[in-house]
Amino acid sequence: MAEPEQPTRAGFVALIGAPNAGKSTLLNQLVGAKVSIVSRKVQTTRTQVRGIAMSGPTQIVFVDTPGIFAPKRRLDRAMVTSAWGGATDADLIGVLIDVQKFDQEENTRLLERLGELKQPKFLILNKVDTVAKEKLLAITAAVNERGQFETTFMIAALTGYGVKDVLSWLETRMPLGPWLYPEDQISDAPLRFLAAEITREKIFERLHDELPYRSTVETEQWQQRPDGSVRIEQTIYVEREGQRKIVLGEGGQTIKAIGQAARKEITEAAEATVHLFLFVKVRENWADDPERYREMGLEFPKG
Ligand SMILES: Nc1nc2c(ncn2[C@@H]2O[C@H](COP(=O)(O)OP(=O)(O)OP(=O)(O)O)[C@@H](O)[C@H]2O)c(=O)[nH]1
Ligand SMILES: [Mg+2]
Repeated sequence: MAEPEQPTRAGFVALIGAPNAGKSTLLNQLVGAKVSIVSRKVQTTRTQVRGIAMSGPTQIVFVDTPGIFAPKRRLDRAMVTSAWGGATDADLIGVLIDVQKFDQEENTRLLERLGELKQPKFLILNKVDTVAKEKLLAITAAVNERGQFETTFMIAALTGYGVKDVLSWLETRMPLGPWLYPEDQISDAPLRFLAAEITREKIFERLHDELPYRSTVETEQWQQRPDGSVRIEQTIYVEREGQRKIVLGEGGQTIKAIGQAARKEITEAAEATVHLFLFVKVRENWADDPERYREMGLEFPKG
C-alpha cells in the first residue's frame, strides 16, 4: 500500500555573511547546479540570487545575497541594502562564517546587527577543510556566545561536506503550503541575467585590483536563430579608457579569453550553441546611473 502523501512545505532561506564567506558556493551545492557566480575575490555577488532546492516534500528557496560589509560607494550601499532585504524577507536565516576569518571585523559587526532581524537564525561554519578540528569547537562556542542560533552546522561548501545535513534539517522547518515554483526549476533568474553574471565571473577571474569593481556586464541581445543557436551580445561597462584597454588586453587577448570562457559556460546554461559577442564601453558614471542598477536588480540608493 502506498504511504499517505506528506503535506508539502515551502519557504525562503536567506544566506547572509561577510564577503567571500562562501554563500554562493553553498547555494550552488544546495541546488546542485551553478546558479550564482563564485570567485576568490570579495564582493562578487551584487544582488539577491535565488536557487531552488527540493528535499522530500519540501521546496526550499535559498536566497544568496551580497556580502555584508561597511559600504563606501553607491554600489556598495545598494549591495548591502539588498543583502539585508533578502534576510528580512526570508522565513529563516542562515548566517555563514568563514572559519579562517571568524574574528574579522565584518563578522563582529554582522553578529552585532543580527538582533535587528526577527527571524530564527542558524549558524553555518564554512571552510572547515582549512582549519584544524580542535579549533572548530572553540570557534563554535565563540560565535554562539555572540548570537542566538537554533543550531550550528560545520560544512565545506567547496566539497559539499555537510551540505546534505543542512538540507535535511531545513526540510521540516519550512512552513506548510504549496510549492512556489515547479518542482524541476532551480532558479528564478532569466538566462540573460545568468549569462551576464557568467561573463562578470570571468572578469573577476582574469582581471585584478580595481577593475572587477569598476565594471559591470549587461546582456543586450538574446536572439534565437532558426538553426537553434543563440546570438548573444553583451556590453561590459568600465569607467575609464585605460580600463577599457586592460579589458581588451594586448591585441584583444584578454577579452578573447573572457569571451571563450564565458561562451563555454553560457552554452551549458542555455543548452544551445552560443555565439557570444562582447563589447566594452566607457561609461564614466555607470555606477551612478539608475539604469545600471535596474539591470542588476538593485534598488538605486539616492544621495
Ligand atoms: N577551502 C574552501 N574554500 C571555499 C569553501 N567554500 C567556498 N570557498 C571559496 O571561497 C571563495 C569565495 O566563495 P564565494 O562563494 O564566491 O563567496 P561569497 O560569500 O558568495 O562571496 P561574495 O559574493 O563576495 O559575498 C571562493 O574562492 C570559493 O571557492 C570551502 O568550503 N573551503
Ligand atoms: Mg557570492
